Amino acid sequence: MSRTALRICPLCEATCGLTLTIEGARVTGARGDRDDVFSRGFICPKGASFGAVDGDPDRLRTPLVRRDGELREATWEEAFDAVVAGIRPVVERYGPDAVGVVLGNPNVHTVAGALYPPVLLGALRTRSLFTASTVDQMPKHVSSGLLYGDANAIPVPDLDHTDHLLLIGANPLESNGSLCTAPDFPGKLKALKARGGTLTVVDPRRTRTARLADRHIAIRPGTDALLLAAMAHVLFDEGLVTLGELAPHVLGVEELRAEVGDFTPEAVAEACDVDAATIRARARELAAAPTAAVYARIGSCTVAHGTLANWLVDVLNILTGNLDRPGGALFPQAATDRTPRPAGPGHGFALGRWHSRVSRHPEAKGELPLAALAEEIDTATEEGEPVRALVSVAANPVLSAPDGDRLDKALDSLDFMVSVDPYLNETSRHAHVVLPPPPPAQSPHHDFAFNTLAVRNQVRYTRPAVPLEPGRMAETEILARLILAVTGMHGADPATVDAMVVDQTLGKAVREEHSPVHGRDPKELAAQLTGDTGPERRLDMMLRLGPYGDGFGVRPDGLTLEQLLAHPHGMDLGPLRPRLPQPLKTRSGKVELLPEPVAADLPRLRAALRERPTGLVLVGRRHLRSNNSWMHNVPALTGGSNRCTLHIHPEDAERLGVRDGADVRVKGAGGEVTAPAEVTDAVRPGVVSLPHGWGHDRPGTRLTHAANNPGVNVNQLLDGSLLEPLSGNAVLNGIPVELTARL
Ligand SMILES: Nc1nc2c(c(=O)[nH]1)N[C@H]1C(S)=C(S)[C@@H](COP(=O)(O)OP(=O)(O)OC[C@H]3O[C@@H](n4cnc5c(=O)[nH]c(N)nc54)[C@H](O)[C@@H]3O)O[C@H]1N2
Ligand SMILES: Nc1nc2c(c(=O)[nH]1)N[C@H]1C(S)=C(S)[C@@H](COP(=O)(O)OP(=O)(O)OC[C@H]3O[C@@H](n4cnc5c(=O)[nH]c(N)nc54)[C@H](O)[C@@H]3O)O[C@H]1N2
Ligand code: SF4
Ligand SMILES: [Mo]
Repeated sequence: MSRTALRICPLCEATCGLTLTIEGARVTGARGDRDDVFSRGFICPKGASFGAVDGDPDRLRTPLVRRDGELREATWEEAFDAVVAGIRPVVERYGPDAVGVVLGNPNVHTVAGALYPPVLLGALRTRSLFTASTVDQMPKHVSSGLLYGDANAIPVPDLDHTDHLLLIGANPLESNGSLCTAPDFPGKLKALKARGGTLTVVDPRRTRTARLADRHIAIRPGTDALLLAAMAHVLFDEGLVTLGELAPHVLGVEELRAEVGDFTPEAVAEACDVDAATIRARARELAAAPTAAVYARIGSCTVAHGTLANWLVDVLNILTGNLDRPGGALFPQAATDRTPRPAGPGHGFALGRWHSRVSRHPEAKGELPLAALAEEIDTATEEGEPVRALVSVAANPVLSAPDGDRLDKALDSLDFMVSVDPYLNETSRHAHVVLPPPPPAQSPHHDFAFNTLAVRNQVRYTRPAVPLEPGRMAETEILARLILAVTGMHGADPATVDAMVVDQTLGKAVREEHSPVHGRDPKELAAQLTGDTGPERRLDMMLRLGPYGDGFGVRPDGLTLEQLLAHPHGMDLGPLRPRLPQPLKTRSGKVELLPEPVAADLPRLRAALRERPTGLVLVGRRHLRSNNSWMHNVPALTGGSNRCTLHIHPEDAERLGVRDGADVRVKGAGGEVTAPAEVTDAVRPGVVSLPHGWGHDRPGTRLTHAANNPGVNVNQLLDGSLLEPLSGNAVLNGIPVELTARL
């Protein structure tokens, strides 16, 4: 007998609603939920393979504990005992910073990852936090922090309404979108064109997205900041700056005009390899469009001028009056956002409040560069203790960060490491304890992070589609128990963690004048919370305190968990709406258009006007049926075009004697790898491309299918020293490489 159940897809940022077919505890099918208020039935090949991802036989079923050098199956009790025995001595002997925490990408795709890591960090009081954000989008956070005073205030393009989209360094037809949550991104781009809008794509590769575009600018990697600065220059130069309703909220326009004065289209043309006339035309077009949005992703972030490029994206939206207006780029308002406080000056955004110990990289958002993790473990300094114990949650830095070989050795040298991960993979194989979360069908889902980045305000929650199998532990409970274990409260009821958070949050809310619960008794409020589990009660609390919430009875029609549960396909909360000045938290209470750290970095960009690569540079790429490093073990998602090959332009191939299908040795600062060549003019001359997340040939893993076709780890070409200075983000794109054809 089969049944169906709803489940929001956690496999990428699009957050599609799925209808799963379930037989017993097994997911045997997945289709798009046509009644989902947001995704309306859209599904991609990954979502369609949900059952195969969920039911992968290599997923760990029980905790593993290292005994006599070997990882062996253990009970949960033994595993948490081992965590206490491994971590407490390190904390007590060397202090909290000797315990590192690594948070990987899937944390933004789980309820557990949203609710518990902040508590874990608060409890550990360590500054040694390394995140996947620093090999991804940290430049965007830093730019938002500086412009708006809030690193999480990220405007998203109003895809459904814009007349003109300038899309930079993103390939949503493969990635399904990022920092812009939009189920059926491809359909939205087609709809934009169908309603007469224009799409311009800036990408060194002619991607599937670029092929859909009206115009494709095959820029030289790493030079987007120059291109965008020149576009800003044209807006000033030709009198096209129109702030419109933004004018009262923006500081620094004239100062900015002076700063972009020398970034003329002619001055940047050669560095970008884009002619000046094209740059002028694109700037005029942006200014002339009734509404327009500039949007940039990975290709603009993981580069040497990532923060400036991302800042310039917003600068262009602001100078054309497109920030915070329908059809432009707006700030979403999620149901679990904190109660909006009245507009006015805030605390601002501080960068570099502390630094990494070895290379003195500044923190950003309290996070240190993942690229520096290896040296923070393997290098002693007089500054303080190296990282001696590591808590890794949903992360595979051996493949996702630079120089995995060095990190491999560093992880092996740790006194203790615990991984919360469903797989025994390249990173978790180093752990002393592996705590496996249940597969997604057995977990609840709510998009705490992605609803703040969604192109439409909406709220959805799905309970586990399948009950926990015997012997499984919910990931929320795993993390709650981990918090208790590392803080000396081992053995306490995990519900105390949630109760503590509820107490603190409500205690704070009743003291805030703008809160709907101002002046009330936190205990009376806590007693009103509903939900079957601690995390559900926390969700109920957040919803009720949030911008659409019932304020614990103050707005009887407002949102509660009960109400959300009564809407299994979600609740639509309307299109994105203008919100300024409320989201601003800068000290001035305004948009600070030319923040000091940005101004201080402009000379470095000016110097880049004269830089030209002498040889080939490498960029990454993504495949629709993959996801970073952890989906190569699912046969349904591998094979075909989803392979780890080196794309190279025919001219470069010819010059270097590289034949299609033959192996090529690629050498970078951190090492070399050998991959088969795929000769294609989809990549521009002077640029080669390899995807990341491959290299599944290390011993001691349990990835049976992936090991058959391991691919190579592109990040081995990096030595970890190339970081964008403001954000600490790793430079992964536009890196110099040398090729040798192998016969
Ligand atoms: N060269 C290059 N490198 C890159 C990139 C690039 O474009 N080029 N992209 C970067 C980007 S954008 C990112 S986000 C990072 C990603 O970097 P990571 O987050 O380190 O890598 P992932 O491959 O996403 O691996 C996540 C881990 O989470 C585990 N996992 C999966 N589901 C769950 C779950 O439900 N719970 C838990 N606890 N664990 C789970 C997986 O088994 C895997 O071990 O990689 C970056 N690295
Ligand atoms: N199928 C699939 N979907 C995914 C993922 C995945 O691995 N596979 N990963 C998820 C994650 S964690 C993220 S962060 C998102 C990322 O989502 P996207 O940002 O859309 O990622 P990509 O598809 O890698 O597209 C980046 C593009 O930037 C281009 N590029 C490289 N360097 C430059 C440059 O210097 N300038 C410009 N203008 N372009 C450049 C590359 O050629 C590439 O086409 O995708 C998410 N979705
Ligand atoms: S687009 Fe993303 S969220 Fe939607 S089905 Fe595919 S993987 Fe899942
Ligand atoms: Mo990412």
